[in-house]
Amino acid sequence: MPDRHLFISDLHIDCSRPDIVTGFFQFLDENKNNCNALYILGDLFEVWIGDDTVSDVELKVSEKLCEFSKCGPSVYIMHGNRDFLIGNDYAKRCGATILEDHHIISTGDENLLLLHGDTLCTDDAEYQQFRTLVRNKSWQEEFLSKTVEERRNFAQEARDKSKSETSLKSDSIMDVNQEEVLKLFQKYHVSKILHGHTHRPAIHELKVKSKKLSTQTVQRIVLGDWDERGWWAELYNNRLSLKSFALSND
Ligand code: LP5
Ligand code: MN
Repeated sequence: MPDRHLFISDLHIDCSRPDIVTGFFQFLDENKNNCNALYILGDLFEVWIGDDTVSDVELKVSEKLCEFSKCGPSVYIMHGNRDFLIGNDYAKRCGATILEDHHIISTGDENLLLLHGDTLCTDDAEYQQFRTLVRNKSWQEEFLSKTVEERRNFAQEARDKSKSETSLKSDSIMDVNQEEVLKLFQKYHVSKILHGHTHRPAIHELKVKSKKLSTQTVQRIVLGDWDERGWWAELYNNRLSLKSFALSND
């Protein structure tokens, strides 16, 4: 088995995009026998309102991920800003483990920090306020105690509000804050950070001062969202690359 780890994020799966589901399932079939692990770095689903109301497509995804994991690879799910309510019940159905946002993996003599990416968007004060509210445990318990219909309505209202507000926000507000990025490199002493959320796939190189005050070149790799293309990153023999394939509409 090669030392191969795969990373995806922001598939935003729901029943309106069968092309994304098909592309995802093909991706799983192609990789089930030749990787050690799949890391899903948030927003696998368009929206998640609780493990007790699983739709047909969400059920199919769990069955496919479970089949994938039974072939050998470990599956890890990190929460995104749309599906932070995925719980252990659903993860278990997928044969997956939920990962804390901000997770470090070792790659030979370097370390790689994984995160969804929304925590880096600190200029977006309204979003950060919303995030603090909905990531609060008691808020979540109260939300999950509502009926499915009530939760669905709240989620729809939040999506509508988010769509109208993001259409008015500038691109720079919705991107990562550079100081926050530098702080993260220094805090975790990693040479690479991999995240999604901003939907701006790229590999950025930047210079940071290390503990010994020497300057080190580090990388921030950003996964793309699955829309016209399916984006993924591969860590193979300690080399990290960003890849994509066309999602077909037929
Ligand atoms: O998601 P996206 O790409 O549109 O934009 C995100 C940020 N928006 C969000 C909000 C989610 O889209 C909402 C869906 C989450 C569903 C979770 C299930 C249950 C929760 C129910 C909550 C009541 O994450 C957006 C960022 C953008 O990324 C870029 O980083 O800018 O942030 C916002 O738009 C935040 C807004 O400024 C406010 C968010 C809406 C809050 C509305 C709550 C009203 C609901 C009624 C409750 C009384
Ligand atoms: Mn996101």
